[in-house]
Order: sequence, then C-alpha cells, then structure tokens
Amino acid sequence: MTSWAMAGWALQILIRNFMFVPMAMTVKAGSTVTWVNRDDEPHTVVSDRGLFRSAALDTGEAFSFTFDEPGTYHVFCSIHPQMAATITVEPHEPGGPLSERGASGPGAPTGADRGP
Ligand SMILES: [Cu+2]
Repeated sequence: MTSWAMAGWALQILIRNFMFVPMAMTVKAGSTVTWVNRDDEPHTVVSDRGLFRSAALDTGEAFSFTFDEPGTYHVFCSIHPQMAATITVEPHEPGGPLSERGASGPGAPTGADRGP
C-alpha cells in the first residue's frame, strides 16, 4: 500500500462536515500540507497570522502551503470561523531546540483576532 501516497500527499487535511480532519497535525519544517474540500459547501483555508489565505474552495478543490519555519500555526475557514485546525511544524534537526516561538515574535500579531 505504498502507491501514490508519498511525501506531499501524505500531509493531507480533508475538509468534511464543516471540520478539518484531522484538526491537528505535526509536520517537519519544509513540508507542504494540502487541504482538500470534501464538503458540498465552499470553504477557505486561512492562517490566523496572515501567512496565507486560500480562495473559496469548491468541492474537490485543494489548497497547499509549505511550512518552512518551525512553530505553531492556527488555521481556520473564513466562511465558518468555528472551523479551526492547528499545524505544528517541527525543526528538521533531530534533538534541535524546540523553542516555542510564534506567539510572541517581535511584530507578530498576537492571538487577538482582529480584522482590519
Ligand atoms: Cu468553511
């Protein structure tokens, strides 16, 4: 059962029943995560830090983003903000420093969920 499920496609998050499945995923830095909409409703994939924002994905459409920097990334659907998922990106080096950055970087917007 190796087939086509290699590298990128292994890191797939389905959008189904107004949920991201799985809701939490841990990947290595440099990994590309692909979201696929399996609902009949359009959904978006949006970073709460403004790193990326997909167009509205219709049924069967996909959106990918490559996570180069370690950290914790929160993702939601801008149409249904209750839909949320967390991507944890680990550094490549085994045993490397697992510093929890992200929430308190200089200039990085904090959890306050304010639009412009
Ligand atoms: Cu949605």
